[in-house]
Amino acid sequence: NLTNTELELVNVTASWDEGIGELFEKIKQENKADDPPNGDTGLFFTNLYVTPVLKNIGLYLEKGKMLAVAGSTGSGKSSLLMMILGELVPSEGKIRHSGRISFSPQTSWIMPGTIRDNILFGLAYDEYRYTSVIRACQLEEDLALLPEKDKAPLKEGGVTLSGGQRARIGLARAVYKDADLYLLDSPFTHLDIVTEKEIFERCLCKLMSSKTRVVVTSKLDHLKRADKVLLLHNGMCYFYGSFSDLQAQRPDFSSLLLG
Ligand code: DGT
Repeated sequence: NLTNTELELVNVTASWDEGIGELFEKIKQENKADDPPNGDTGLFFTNLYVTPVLKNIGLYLEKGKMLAVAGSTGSGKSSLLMMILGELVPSEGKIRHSGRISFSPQTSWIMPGTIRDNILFGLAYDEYRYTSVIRACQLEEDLALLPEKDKAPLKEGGVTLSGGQRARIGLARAVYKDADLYLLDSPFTHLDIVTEKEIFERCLCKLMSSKTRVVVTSKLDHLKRADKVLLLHNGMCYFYGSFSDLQAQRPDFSSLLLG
């Protein structure tokens, strides 16, 4: 029953090269032999194994709650989001969610068009919703400085965005879209500490307060405010639970976030 559970992962394991592993399993089956017919291929078959990028991950996120996914670089945070999105198929375990996902990738991309086009992204313009999102993502001041405001074209010969503006437009696009589950991959890259803090408060905590959110972030302040924390280490769950339990059960946890 998913009425109160927006996201559930049960003992999920996944590998990026799983497709290759499956292909060779199939070839092996088709050859109808445990041992491949000749020595060379045998070596190739028997030495073939895949290293999971995520190992035995379990989590349970209720509707309207925020999960912070933390961990050092390469620990599997982005891969976890790709798996929830369906881009990375688990080899073991189960994933359940209610369907409509809005995803903002770690590096946001811009299409030719105006700033407004890049936020609406094909959806209808709703002034109240749009203004709320622009304000929460701290884009109001940036737009005010442009002669054409949000009608400024973003393409060759148009406005060149800073990394931080690009990141905030990407976040605004994801938030403007109506969804059951929001997956935000490191939404604060290229932002200064003050802007990051403001956007975390105004957008992720206030504007999105009733939304189910999975946010990749390793900032201590964010982990404290999240309803649940998943701390990954080498693709494994180092901790999953509330921030107070994290402090109690894994007092050394911050050493994992430095790398
Ligand atoms: P970050 O972004 O540096 O903080 O690192 P994480 O924690 O987001 O790690 P992640 O999931 O990007 O990388 C874990 C491993 O998965 C790493 O060995 C690279 C690999 N990987 C990530 N994305 C892809 C992908 O789209 N395709 C393939 N084949 N491998 C990927």
